[in-house]
Amino acid sequence: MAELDLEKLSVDPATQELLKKAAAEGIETIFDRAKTMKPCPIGAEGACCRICAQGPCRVPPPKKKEGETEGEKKQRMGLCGATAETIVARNFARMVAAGTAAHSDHARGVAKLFIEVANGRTQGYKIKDVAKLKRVARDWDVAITDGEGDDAKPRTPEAIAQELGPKVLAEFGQQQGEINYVRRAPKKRQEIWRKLDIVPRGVDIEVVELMHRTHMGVDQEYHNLMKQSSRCALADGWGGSMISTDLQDILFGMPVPIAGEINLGVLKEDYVNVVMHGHEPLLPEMLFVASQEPEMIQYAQNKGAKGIQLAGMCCSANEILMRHGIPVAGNYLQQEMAIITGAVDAMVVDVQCEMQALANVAKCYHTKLITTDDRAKMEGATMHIAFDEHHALDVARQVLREAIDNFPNRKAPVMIPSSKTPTVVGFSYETIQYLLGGSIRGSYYTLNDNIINGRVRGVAGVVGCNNCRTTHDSSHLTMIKELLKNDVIVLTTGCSAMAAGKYGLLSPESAAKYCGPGLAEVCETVGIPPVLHMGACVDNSRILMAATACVKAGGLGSDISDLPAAGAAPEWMSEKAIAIGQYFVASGVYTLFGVTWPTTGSELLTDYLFKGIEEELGGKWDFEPDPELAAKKMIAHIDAKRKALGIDKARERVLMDMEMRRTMDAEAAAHEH
Ligand code: MSK
Repeated sequence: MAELDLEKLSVDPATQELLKKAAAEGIETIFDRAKTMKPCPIGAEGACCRICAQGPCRVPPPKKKEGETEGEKKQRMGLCGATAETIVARNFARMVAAGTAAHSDHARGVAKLFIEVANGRTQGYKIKDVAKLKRVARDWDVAITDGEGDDAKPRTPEAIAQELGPKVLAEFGQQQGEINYVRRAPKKRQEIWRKLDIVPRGVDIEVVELMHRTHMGVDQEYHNLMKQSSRCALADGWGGSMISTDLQDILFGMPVPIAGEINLGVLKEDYVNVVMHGHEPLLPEMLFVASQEPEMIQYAQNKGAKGIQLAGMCCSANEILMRHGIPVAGNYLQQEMAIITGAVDAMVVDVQCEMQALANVAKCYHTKLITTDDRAKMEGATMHIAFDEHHALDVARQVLREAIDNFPNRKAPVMIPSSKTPTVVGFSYETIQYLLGGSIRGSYYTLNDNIINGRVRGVAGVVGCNNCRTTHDSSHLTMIKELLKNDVIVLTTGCSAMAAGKYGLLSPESAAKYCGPGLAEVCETVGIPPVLHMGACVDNSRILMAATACVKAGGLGSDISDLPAAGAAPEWMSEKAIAIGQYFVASGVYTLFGVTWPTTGSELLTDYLFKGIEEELGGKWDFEPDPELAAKKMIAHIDAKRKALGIDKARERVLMDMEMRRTMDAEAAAHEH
């Protein structure tokens, strides 16, 4: 095993401690493999074509000089003549398709569960949030009363859901027309999409068409490929992901601010520890219910444990943290670390972001690795217990019993790091609205007002993964702190949210410590943290809704692209991140990624994504691996938007006011002495 420089690998003390333990015990992790295996340079640029059996064809990077001879151009072609532009665009488009498929297949599963719950065919689930059910029903033109006027009688939640569920599910297979939630976007945004003919017709059709168009010998024009990439990505953001968020809120409860803890220190040595890892909250919801049953707790105590400690990993963690306050063990790069503690009796996985290496690591400890989704089995897993919504509680009980039975099998030494941090999470877009103005007057106008008067300079979404090619969590933290210092409020989801939580940025107290004076004042007045945890990866749809609510509240232009706002994924790694980025760009947002950029194999395509696309969509991509510089670019973009809105002067006044106030405070203090 290669020697590791812990400080360079992670800024998280818990991860560092466990990497030391892994090294001492001869356990190989992703951090070791990253040292010995470097990325393929041509693949990293997106310039390797392997979509037919005549290749793979690799197109070398363009020469760094003016002009290119015909001979040189030919060298930069696949056997079929595919140019670097086509090859790189196809690879990028396929990332969008895969990411959209992942979020949307998640959503389809939730929609199917929703229908079964509505018809009383499940075990353990019920409709929890009737108010949200009614709001969503209205958006789908589903009546919430029988009859009209004085004769109207309220429909039961089940009756509403029975009509709503099939309508939502039909969205996946819809072949023509427009997906429903496009209507939620600002009017101007809808017009832009319609003019460009990129309104998604259905969810599945956009993924299938993109896969077809990237097949050998089909779409060979990079603009056209990017156009369908936008339509496909919009089917994710305003389709699959938004459906997941809405139906999960109805079934499991809309998040409201709740306290929680984060990092591996949440595991308990004398408890049965069960880590729920993946993305879909369906089984975790039932694990939560089963873990509270007195018989189950007794069963754990009979095996010598004090009780059952559930903890989350990756986006499953976000889902159950924000609805139940179940603590988070860690983000993406901590999944192996959890097992290396020696204290995890079962790791229960569903879909997405689970490293195959978990099976090898689990074998070195006593941990049972339990797969639960028929779409995601793992070679070397201890067992597969298939999730079935019709018997979900029984499945959850079976999983917990497996974990409890394993408690006496722990092998020494157990080492649970002490690191864990209190957090406040659960800021759905509706909750933010309520906090800003109460349930009657609730409106984003209060936020807009503070943006207009300059106390809040702008809004940034900082989201996305960890990536072992850069120091774990470091870019998230550097970027977020730089934004806060400059009065930019941060909305966060996914593994970025967990990074922020570990370092105390999800607590209201952090406002005074990290924010510029304007943002600190606003956060202290409203009583919110300066970094708002909005959920899991699918919940980036909440950020779209928050941006739309800002536009609709007035005073900041007529489209999302007018807002002083920017988005970033400074440590991205998954295809889902590219799909998310593309739907933010297509929704009018300046979106910046760190670590690496997958289209550098084509200067023309990269130029288009970083510049040209803005003329059409109002949003654009950017790449900057240095998180501080990246934050500065985001702030520059926010300032440019402020200027375009004519509110740049207000901020100067506010800053002058603060300066004057400091001077006055100093003078007053001097006077007192
Ligand atoms: S879990 S997609 S590593 S954010 Fe959603 Fe984290 Fe990225 Fe997976």
